[in-house]
Amino acid sequence: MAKSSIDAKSISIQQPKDWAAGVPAVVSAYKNVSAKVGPIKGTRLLSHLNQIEGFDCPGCAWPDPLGKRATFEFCENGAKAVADEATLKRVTSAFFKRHSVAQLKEKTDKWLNEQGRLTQPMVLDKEATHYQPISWSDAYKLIAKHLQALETPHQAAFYTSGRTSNEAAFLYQLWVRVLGTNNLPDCSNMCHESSGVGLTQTIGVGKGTVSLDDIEHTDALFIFGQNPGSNHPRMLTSLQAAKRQGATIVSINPLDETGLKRFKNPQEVEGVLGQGTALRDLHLPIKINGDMAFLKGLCRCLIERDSPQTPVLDHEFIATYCDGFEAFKQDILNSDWQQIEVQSGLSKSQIEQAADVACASKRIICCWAMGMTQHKDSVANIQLMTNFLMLQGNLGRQGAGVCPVRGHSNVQGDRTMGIWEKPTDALLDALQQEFNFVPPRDHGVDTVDSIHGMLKGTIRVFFALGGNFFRATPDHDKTAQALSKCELTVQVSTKLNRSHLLTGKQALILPTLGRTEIDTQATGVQTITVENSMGVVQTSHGKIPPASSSLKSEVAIIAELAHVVSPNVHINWLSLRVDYSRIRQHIAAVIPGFENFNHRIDTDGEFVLPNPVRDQRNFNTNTGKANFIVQTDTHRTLANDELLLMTIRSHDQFNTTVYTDDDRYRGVFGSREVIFMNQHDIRQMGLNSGDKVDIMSQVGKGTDREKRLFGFRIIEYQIPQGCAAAYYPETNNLVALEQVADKSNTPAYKSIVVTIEPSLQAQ
Ligand SMILES: Nc1nc2c(c(=O)[nH]1)N[C@H]1C(S)=C(S)[C@@H](COP(=O)(O)OP(=O)(O)OC[C@H]3O[C@@H](n4cnc5c(=O)[nH]c(N)nc54)[C@H](O)[C@@H]3O)O[C@H]1N2
Ligand SMILES: Nc1nc2c(c(=O)[nH]1)N[C@H]1C(S)=C(S)[C@@H](COP(=O)(O)OP(=O)(O)OC[C@H]3O[C@@H](n4cnc5c(=O)[nH]c(N)nc54)[C@H](O)[C@@H]3O)O[C@H]1N2
Ligand SMILES: [Mo]
Repeated sequence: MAKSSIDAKSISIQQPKDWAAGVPAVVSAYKNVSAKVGPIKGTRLLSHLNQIEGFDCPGCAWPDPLGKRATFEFCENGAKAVADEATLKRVTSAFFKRHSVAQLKEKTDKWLNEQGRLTQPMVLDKEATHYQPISWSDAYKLIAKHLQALETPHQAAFYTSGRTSNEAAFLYQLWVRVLGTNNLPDCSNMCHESSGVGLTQTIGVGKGTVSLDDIEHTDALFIFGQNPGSNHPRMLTSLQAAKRQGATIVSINPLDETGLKRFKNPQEVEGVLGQGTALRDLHLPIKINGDMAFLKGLCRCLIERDSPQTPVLDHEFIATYCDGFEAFKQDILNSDWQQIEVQSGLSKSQIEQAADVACASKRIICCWAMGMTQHKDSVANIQLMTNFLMLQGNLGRQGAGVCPVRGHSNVQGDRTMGIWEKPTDALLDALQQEFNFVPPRDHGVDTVDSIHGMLKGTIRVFFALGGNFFRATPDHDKTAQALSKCELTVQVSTKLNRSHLLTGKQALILPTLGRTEIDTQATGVQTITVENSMGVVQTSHGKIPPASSSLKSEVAIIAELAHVVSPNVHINWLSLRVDYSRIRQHIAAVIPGFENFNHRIDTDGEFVLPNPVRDQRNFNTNTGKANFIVQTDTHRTLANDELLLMTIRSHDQFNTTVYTDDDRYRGVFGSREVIFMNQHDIRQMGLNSGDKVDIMSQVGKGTDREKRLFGFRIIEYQIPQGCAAAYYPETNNLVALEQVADKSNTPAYKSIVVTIEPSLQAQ
């Protein structure tokens, strides 16, 4: 398929797979842990994964079954995340002596990650070429010096990635607010922020309303913009259970993702030897960003089919619990079918088929992930989807509801703990009362605005509790420039990544314990807690000795830093460090739903947080009801030579951590520098599958703002015309900082207008 060229030898393209998991997934899981951790230790480690007395998977936020756990309660990609953290390889100070920062910048993300676990604090001094060792206490003093030199605390920003425990997250936001700012950007700003904003306006809670049991006992699942086979593989087990109960699954996705086609459950004999379970009953190959149009069409079908003889809508629910229905109905009935078809890329009859499923189902759940949240219209997407459910009363009853499928294993918990640049007054009041200080009331910066702030010079110190800020954010050129203007950048990390190389004038790497490791403090071994995607709080206990004796836990780092930087408050930071149950006592006093926190986790190891929509159909919105919201159309028509590009994950990466260059289910092996395109678009542009092209994004076309990525190989793929896909994070530089979702400020990572042309690089 590919034209012959130098690196064409290393790339191999096969047909996308027809089923997910099965034996290959088990083999891949064990191969990964054996290679990185060793066969015996690796297998032992996996036996603790997601067990009540074990540790929570550091991968995605898909929940574990309440109470009962299988012997193997993990998936292939969870095993990869564990192996990657428990690797026996180490990055020592000798490593940093050998490699200058400039040399490290030349390496790939994969190579950087493969070097192993960070082992000791390192500093990059002004104008220095190499990182050098620094003691913990000198590192704290350096941070203190920089923070104290600021004119206001708002000149610092404190990022979090979603692997942080509840305890560390709570302590972190407390310290940042004691410092005097709400500048708490987090990965959620790039992820499910649109879900939070959209849901809060419509139903008054920014989280999902369903449990695992609901998923397994519903009549229909509408799965929007999600690739569970790679990103939430354990969800496939729940989808299988739902199918066995008779549920219908509709997948709304530009790609017919393998994981949604058929699942061979490796825990069942049938899954190993048999055909597996067919999952999606209907695949709707929607155009990228066509969901608003589709949802309007779907709602229109339901409204038009409703009559006193054959009721489709739940009028009682609408009358009792909802606001804004009449205006919504009028808007939907005014929609234009031709426009809906053009924008969604789906025919009216395809949309009617989805409506047939809805009409035949008493209980419906909508699941979604990044395909819905990373567009200009993302908040509208979420609200229309919720409104679609409201039409038939599918909120707050068994087997029905909204299910945003979260990314990082504790991204939801971090938010619950107060990691938010826009805190509620209720949270700040509770903090004030519990800790006797006056928290700042002004809202802080989110991820994108923190980059703008660095560029303007209003943010001068950047601190990251985990993650890979540089690589995960849009417009790498601008983000690099922004970070370089900071006086100090600090990364609390487990593994080496590109954010350690694109730094401020001075930089620190503070190595920390991962989820898999035993966390011992003065009072003994500590337990941490996390909250999964369905609002279940559960404990996690590390099982292996730390990667290095110099590592500190995230809690210890924050407590010790706070002790140095913010000693003059009524908080005994160091006493919180020695016993995390003391932090939980404060959480119990401050955060609703955490009453008797310690007692509840001591007895059951987990508990379910209250959810007013799920539990009581209580809608805490401006109207006190669930809101129907009219969405205005902002669709942009593409020019003939333009494509809409979505940046997606392969099967072998965890966000910016790239494990291999393969994407097994999509049949791509040996390269990530590829662009998936429709065959007609390839022909129309006079190109061939396998050609090397450059991808240009259209911000400031023909100006110095034009972005060009060199040498991506075309893969002909089943994707709607006018649409294309490429991998994140290699393509992030194409996304302008200004291209964000309305209201949520989430980068439009999945709506990038691009053109392509034969590569300027030698073929
Ligand atoms: N193994 C593994 N697990 C992970 C991660 C990982 O990188 N690796 N990342 C974690 C994180 S932080 C997150 S947020 C989640 C991400 O989980 P996903 O959201 O599943 O991840 P993406 O690869 O971004 O996939 C987006 C999906 O949306 C579809 N899509 C794109 N644009 C549109 C659109 O306009 N409309 C519709 N309907 N569909 C669209 C794409 O085809 C793709 O199937 O996974 C989490 N789990
Ligand atoms: N183009 C494009 N860009 C995207 C996306 C997209 O779909 N397309 N998705 C966005 C989304 S959904 C997200 S969530 C963000 C992800 O953005 P981030 O969360 O910032 O990125 P990660 O790649 O998950 O971070 C990986 C790093 O976290 C550190 N780490 C791992 N475990 C721990 C730990 O336990 N503690 C600490 N302190 N550090 C740890 C390691 O050093 C590792 O290198 O990216 C966003 N960017
Ligand atoms: Mo995410």
